[in-house]
Formats: sequence, structure tokens, C-alpha cells
Amino acid sequence: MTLKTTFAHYEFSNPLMNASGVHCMTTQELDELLQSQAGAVITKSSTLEKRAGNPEPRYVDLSLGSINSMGLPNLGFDYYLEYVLEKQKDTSIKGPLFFSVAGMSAKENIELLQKLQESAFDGITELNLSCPNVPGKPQLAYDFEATEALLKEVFSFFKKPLGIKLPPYFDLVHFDTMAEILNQFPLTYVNSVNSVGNALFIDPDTEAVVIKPKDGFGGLGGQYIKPTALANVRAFYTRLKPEIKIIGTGGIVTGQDAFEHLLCGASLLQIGTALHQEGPAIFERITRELEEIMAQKGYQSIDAFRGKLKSL
Ligand code: RRO
Repeated sequence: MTLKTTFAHYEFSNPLMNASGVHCMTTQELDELLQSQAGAVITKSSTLEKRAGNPEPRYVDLSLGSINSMGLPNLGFDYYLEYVLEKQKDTSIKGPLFFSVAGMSAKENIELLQKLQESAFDGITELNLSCPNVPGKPQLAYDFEATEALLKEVFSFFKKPLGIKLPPYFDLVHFDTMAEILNQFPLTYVNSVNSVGNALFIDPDTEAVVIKPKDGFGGLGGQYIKPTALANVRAFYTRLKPEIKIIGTGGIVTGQDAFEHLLCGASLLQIGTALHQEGPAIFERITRELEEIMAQKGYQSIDAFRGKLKSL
């Protein structure tokens, strides 16, 4: 049996990786992921200049997930570019690295991607169109016209493999509209979903919110959001042209969660909240649990069941 996954023109030993933002801010954390059983690794979304992000507390683990309003803290584009350029020379590293960018404006996104295009980076780029936590900056991918205009400009010059990170959608018309837009472009993948934006978690004992930024409003992740994540993976898998692969993110804690995302059509799987709670050893556990489920069901490869969710 094998967990090998082909994705665009690449092959990975297994489909599991970190979600951008979790355990990938520093070179030390990235090194720890590269040394783990993760099949691939992605950097924290970066901006041109480094950012301190929002005031703390800005991330809290909850019994069924997490809430965060980090506010895009990162060490700056050059820090991560230097890291991936160094690592891509290392032949012991399996597969390409993923590089996430999240400009604070369309202009900054274009500049970030121009720099990546001109660089020697030979991995896969993820354009984050769905950060919910920068005060005053709406999630770009909820603005369909702006998303279409940005992608038109991006693909006029960007020739390397590119995926986009989307927020969750909750209406079938929105899936239809967004898929129609995305199908016009040579995207490598769509990553669904980012955190469910602007949730509010409160502590009834203190009668207060639990994170400081934005009066407690923040992105919800973890088990709370798995059904929404699966719906988004399935909706895009059934609407996008087959060349556009899906990365499934949201609520993966066990091998069974991974199996469900794959059944809905995901090719790679990203882990955020559970990686934050358990650390990089999680990749070994979830790959083992996924293998056990596949063995019980008699599946020799992920391709034997990927996308094959049955209707009633
Ligand atoms: O840094 C953040 O606040 C953050 C980002 Br950029 C994102 O894309 N998703 C999220 O939940 N938090």
C-alpha cells in the first residue's frame, strides 16, 4: 500500500502538510517540519516588509478547535525566499516547497509574485486571498470581481505553478460563480478553506472575549469547521476543471478526517489547528491512521478512492 500522491507534475510521499501560518514562521520551525513525516511544507504567508501582527493574546486553542487573529505577523518576503532558495538546493528534501504570499493590497500581491517569478524559486506558490484578520482589509476572495481582475493581472506574467487559498463559501451560487472565474485560469490548485472568518468565542466565567484584536472576533479553525471545509472541497472538486487540483484544509485531526477530505476530492491535505496543538509528530500519527483505514477497506492507493464520494 502507498500514500504516494501526484500533484500537478510533482510527487509527494504522502498528502499531509502544514497549513500556512502554523509552525512555519521561523527557519527553525520550517526545519522541524522538513524533518517530520510531512509530505510537503509551506511557509507562513509573507508580505514585502516584516510585520509584527496584532496585539496578544491573538491565538487560543479551544476544545473543538482554535480562534485566531494573528494579523499576518511574518518575517518578511526576503527571509522566506532566502530559506527556500537554500533548501531547494538540498537533494535530501523530498518534493518542492510551497511559498505563501499575502499582500496587503492588489499592488503588493503583484509585486510579491513578480519577485517570485524573477527569482530562482522552483517550488509552488500559494496566493492567500483569504486572511480574515487584518483590521480594515476585507478577505479579497469574497469580492468576486476583484479576484477575477487580480488573477487576470497575475497570469499575464506569472508562469510558475500557482495555487490560491480561499475562504469558506456558504452558498451554492457562490461556488458556481467562483468556480466559473477560476476555470478561466491556469491555476495549479485551489486550497479550501482558510479559517471561518470573524467568529466570536467568549468565556462565560470572565464574561469576556478570549483574544484581544478586533474585540475578540477571529478566524475559527479545527473540528468546528470540518463539515464546512468538506463542503468547499467537494463543491470545487465537482466544479473545477480537472487540471486544477484541490488542497483540503479544515478540521483534520485524525486519519479518518484525512480520509474524508480525500473522498471529497482533495489531492493534498493541510493541518493547522491540530498541528499547533500536537506538534510535527502529528504527521506520523495521521499517516499511520490513514494507512490503517485504507488497509481495512482494501485500498492500495489514494487514487483508488479520491473524489469517489457517493450520493444517495
Ligand atoms: O495571520 C493571520 O491572522 C491569519 C492569516 Br494571514 C490567514 O490567512 N488565516 C488566518 O486564520 N490567520
